[in-house]
Amino acid sequence: MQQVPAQLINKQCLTQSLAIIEYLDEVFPERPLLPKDPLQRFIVRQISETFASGIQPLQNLGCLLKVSHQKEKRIEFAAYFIRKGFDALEKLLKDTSSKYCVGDYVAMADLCLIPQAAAAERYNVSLDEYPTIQRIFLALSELQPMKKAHAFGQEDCPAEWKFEGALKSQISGRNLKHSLNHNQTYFSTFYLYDIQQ
Ligand SMILES: N[C@@H](CCC(=O)N[C@@H](CS)C(=O)NCC(=O)O)C(=O)O
Repeated sequence: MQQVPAQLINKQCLTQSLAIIEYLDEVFPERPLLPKDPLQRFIVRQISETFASGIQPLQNLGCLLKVSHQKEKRIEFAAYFIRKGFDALEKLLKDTSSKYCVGDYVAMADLCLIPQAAAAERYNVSLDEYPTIQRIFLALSELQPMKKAHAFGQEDCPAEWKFEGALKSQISGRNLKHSLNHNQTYFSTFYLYDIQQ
C-alpha cells in the first residue's frame, strides 16, 4: 500500500503496525507486548483495534485527500472520527487503565495510543476533552524510548522541527503546525525496537 511502517527484517518486509507488534511479541517473549491472561489480552487488542482500525485510517492523509480538496473539510472529517473513537476509548480506559492503558505495563494498546493522541490536536481535537487519554499519553511521554522515537528527535529531522520534549509541546498546541504526518506509526515501531534492546 506504499505506507509506513515498512520494516525489513531478515529480508522480509514487515508492514501493518499491529501485525508487526504481534510478531515482535512472539519473537521477543522476554518482553511481552500482550498480556498472557486471555481477557486482558482481549482488552489490549480491543483498544488497539479501536485506534488502528476505528480511527487511524479515517484521519490518514491518503484518505483525507479523497474526502475533500478543502483543508477545513478534511479537518472536520478527521476530527469527527477521532472524537467518535476517543469518546468510546475514554470510557473504556477509565475502567481498564492504571498507569497505562491496561495496568502498569506498556503494551500494544499504549503503542497505538501515543501516536493517535499526538495526532489529535492536528485536527483540533484537544486532549483536554479526554482526561484519561491525556493522562496515559503524558505518562508514556515520560519514557525515554518514547522520546527517542519521536519524529522530531530523529537524526534527519529538519532543524526547524527539531526540539526537545516534542510530545509535551504538542499537547500545549505550540508546535502543531509543524507536526509531521508520518510520525504516527514510526512511533510504535521504533519504540518497540528500542524496548527490546
Ligand atoms: N494499517 C497501517 C496504516 C499505515 C498508514 O496509514 N501509514 C501512513 C502513515 S501513518 C501512511 O503511510 N500514509 C501514506 C498513505 O496512506 O499514502 C498500519 O497499521 O501500519
